[in-house]
Amino acid sequence: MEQRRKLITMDEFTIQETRQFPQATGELSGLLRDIGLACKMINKQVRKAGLVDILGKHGATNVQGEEQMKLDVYANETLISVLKNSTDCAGIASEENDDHVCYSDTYSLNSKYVVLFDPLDGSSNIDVNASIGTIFAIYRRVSEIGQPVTREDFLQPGNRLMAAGYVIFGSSTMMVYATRLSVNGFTLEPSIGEFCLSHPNIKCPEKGKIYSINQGNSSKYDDGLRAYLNYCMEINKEEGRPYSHRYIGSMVADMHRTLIKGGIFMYPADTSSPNGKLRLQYECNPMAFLMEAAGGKSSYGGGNILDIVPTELHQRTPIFIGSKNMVNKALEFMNEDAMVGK
Ligand code: P6P
Repeated sequence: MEQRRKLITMDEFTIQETRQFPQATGELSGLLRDIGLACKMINKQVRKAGLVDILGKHGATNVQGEEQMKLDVYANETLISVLKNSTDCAGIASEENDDHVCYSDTYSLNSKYVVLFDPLDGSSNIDVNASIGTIFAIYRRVSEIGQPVTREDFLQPGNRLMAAGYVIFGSSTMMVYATRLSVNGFTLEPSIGEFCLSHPNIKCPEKGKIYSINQGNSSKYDDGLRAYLNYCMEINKEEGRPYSHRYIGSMVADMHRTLIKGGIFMYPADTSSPNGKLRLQYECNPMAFLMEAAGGKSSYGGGNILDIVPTELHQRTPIFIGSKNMVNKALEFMNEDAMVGK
């Protein structure tokens, strides 16, 4: 009797998931496969960034005399090109592009999905070798199939997402994505060039011991948030010790730790950034969709991030996200302050 091998590739996994829905066409699986392909190509460049003169020198030429691209430009161009050749993507929007991009070939025009992405989030950390990542969000288009995509396809609220996730280029390269069914993590096995299932059915712990925020901005935070940060730094009654503070300054890295270990990640509004810093459509919404699918919670301070109706492609939002109990405690402090302020 042949022993069933333990290794399940992402393609095999997505096909197995699709088989649970007889009416499914496999297009979403195909799209996830294409995003995975693009990220494997990005990974190849990220892994040699320190060796090849590709750090921040757009326009330089390397030893092969090739036109050098900054890594984030390379990542953006790779995702646009791979998704253009996909048979499952009608168009994209990117942190690096002012407007969305329509694909005009027949396959693309007749595709039912659009993808938004931050091609290389945290790229300022590349030259210090900290983890960085690609963040993506997949919507079913609202415009007519067969026609070019429209602005409205990319301004849908996060509660309309079909799938979302990230690839983290860390000590290993992992693709983590959520569908409406579950959250699963796949680690790149370089020897076969495949993402293989390594973290099935990820759940974010309901409580954690880590809070993550750029505390250097705290003089600009509201009193309620400052009160919450003081609570985090006090001896925590349940834990008998203060929480730990961890902040990498790369959203994908801070979010991945929060998802796996539990905790809370915050990028709030402050007096100089009234809407915070992080972008709604290709940073906060995909992370909120994934975190909620994993049993965590996300908020902009006044409600669920996924319920925000976008008006601009690159709009920003405050974000409080992670273990349900910790996000609720933070909101308690901030809402109490708001109540007192009323
Ligand atoms: P700050 C990276 O530049 C980024 O967009 C996110 O990845 C990260 O969470 C945030 O900005 C860090 O911002 O202001 O703390 O340096």
